[in-house]
Amino acid sequence: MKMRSLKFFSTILLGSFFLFATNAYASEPLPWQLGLQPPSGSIAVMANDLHNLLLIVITAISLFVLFLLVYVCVRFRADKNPNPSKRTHNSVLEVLWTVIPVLILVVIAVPSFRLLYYLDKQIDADMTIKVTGIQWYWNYEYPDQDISFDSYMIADEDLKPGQKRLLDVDNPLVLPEGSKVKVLIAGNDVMHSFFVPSLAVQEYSVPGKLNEVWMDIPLGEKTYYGQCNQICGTNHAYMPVVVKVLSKDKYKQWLEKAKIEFASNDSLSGKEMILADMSK
Ligand SMILES: [Cu+2]
Repeated sequence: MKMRSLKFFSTILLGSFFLFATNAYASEPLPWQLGLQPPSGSIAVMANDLHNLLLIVITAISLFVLFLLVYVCVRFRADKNPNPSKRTHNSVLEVLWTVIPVLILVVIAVPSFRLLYYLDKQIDADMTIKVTGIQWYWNYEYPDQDISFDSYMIADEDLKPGQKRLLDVDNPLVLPEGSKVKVLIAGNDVMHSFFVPSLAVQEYSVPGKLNEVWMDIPLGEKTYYGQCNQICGTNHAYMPVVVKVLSKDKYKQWLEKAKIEFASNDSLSGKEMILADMSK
């Protein structure tokens, strides 16, 4: 019996090791995942560092408050402390419990504002992409290349081996590695949200409004998975975001093919859709 349970636990341990080891650099949600996806690009690295700092701060505060509660319950319980103190205030203590939290907030605010302004800064973008959220798919437009195409999730019955259920799409957003991409985000019907966790990019897609954000795409060919992050109706769960990053050469080859396949003059561009929507 002992031997069997030992075997059972070693199998689980080994299995989980391989599960995490093989997926260590995945840019997609994983079964039983704890914590954030591994960060890719400078924005995600900064966001990840801020998250780790906050985790330390909140853990320390929670443990300190728990210690105080337990200490008070034990030390000042009725049978140990029959005559309770009548003290109403203590100046030193009150100054301390005001100043220390202020200092903690300042320590948190500095990297937090640094990240906020980094996300919002004007960059020398290598290219611009226009993203439009539509019930229930995304439209990607490359204004400099006159390309526009829709990106639909692949239904369960059409999945090919290796494709991810509820995540893979027919036409992913294709971008070159090592590039800074300006992203303009619009909505066509209701609010959606363009969200790619491993790149730490999230921006609302709002009808009649153009939001702007940028993506720092690191070197290396990789596929980043995300999802719509704003409840937008019945099929909200079925409009994933796939960002496929190619080498510069492969991107150029893709662009040549895409210009033939996705010439944007046969469909409304994002701007035209917004204008059409507003004139209703
Ligand atoms: Cu949605």
